[in-house]
Amino acid sequence: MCQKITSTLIGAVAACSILAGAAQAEDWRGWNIHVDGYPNTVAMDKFAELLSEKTGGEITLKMFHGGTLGSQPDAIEQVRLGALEVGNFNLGPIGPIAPEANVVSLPFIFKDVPHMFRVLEGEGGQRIAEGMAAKGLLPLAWYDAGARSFYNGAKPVNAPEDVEGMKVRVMNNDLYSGMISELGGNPSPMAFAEVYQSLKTGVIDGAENNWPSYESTGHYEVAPYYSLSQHLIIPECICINADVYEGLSDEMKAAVAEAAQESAALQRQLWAEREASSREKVEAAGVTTNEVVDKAPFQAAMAPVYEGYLAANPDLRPLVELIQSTD
Ligand code: GTR
Repeated sequence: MCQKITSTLIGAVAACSILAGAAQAEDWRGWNIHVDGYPNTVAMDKFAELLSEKTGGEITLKMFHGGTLGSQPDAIEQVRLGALEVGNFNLGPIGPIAPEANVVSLPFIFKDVPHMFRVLEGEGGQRIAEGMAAKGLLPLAWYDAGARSFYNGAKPVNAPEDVEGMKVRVMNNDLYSGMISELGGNPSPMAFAEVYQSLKTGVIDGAENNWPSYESTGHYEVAPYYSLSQHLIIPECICINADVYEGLSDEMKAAVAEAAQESAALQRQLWAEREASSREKVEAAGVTTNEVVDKAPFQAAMAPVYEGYLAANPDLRPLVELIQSTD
């Protein structure tokens, strides 16, 4: 009932929340882009299960996997507006909406995944979460999405020169377009669902993603050179419409937060396993992988991307410095 109200009228979210405070049952809908068996899919289903359990059935969540409810940028808008309550989002496409969250999309800002989690667990994570919540999107927990690397159908990438002239798909975010341009390539922002066909037909030459997505999408079949540039380490969230969450009783808020934390613990464990099994699978299928031994030229080429971000968001310089100085 509550969900019908929210899906038709943004202004009715508050009314919905008041009802929730009065312990009315809530039926939520959730978005996820990934296929069955993917760590995030399993962990979001677990989140739904834990939500019912921990709220004594007062909150139920129906998950829609495989991006069936739309592209990621659209789904982000739907959760912000309250047409959907929950989503598993990558912070990449959230960046254009919340500049604080965009800090994670500065190439090479994190040293590795543990560094990213240390930042997220501290003051930096707090600042990012507040910036997102101010835009209507509250992160309940952080998921692991590993590191993203380049892949294409022609050759290994070892140096920025190898990207020159290449048409590379990126997620919708100007920082990524800037990143490819600075390497001499041609950025092509595109929805995730279109990448396989575009690689196959030569509309694009390459793309970039982590091991599990490279494998689960079948991109490795049409772009069999995977080069470990690890240029982006982007966290993902279980995000909820901020008004929906704020309208819950304290008891329900705690139950929702706990369910999200437990889901994230499961996701991170499944993620580690899937990174290894995805790599094994694509290598067995004949993919050529290469370490990028010298990342320094890639990092140096990113200076204008950082400058552009800081020029547009001078107040976020301390956040960038905080991340860079976190051990
Ligand atoms: C995946 C991520 C998705 C989506 C996708 C993409 O790694 O989990 O949310 O952002 O990449 O490249 O669009």
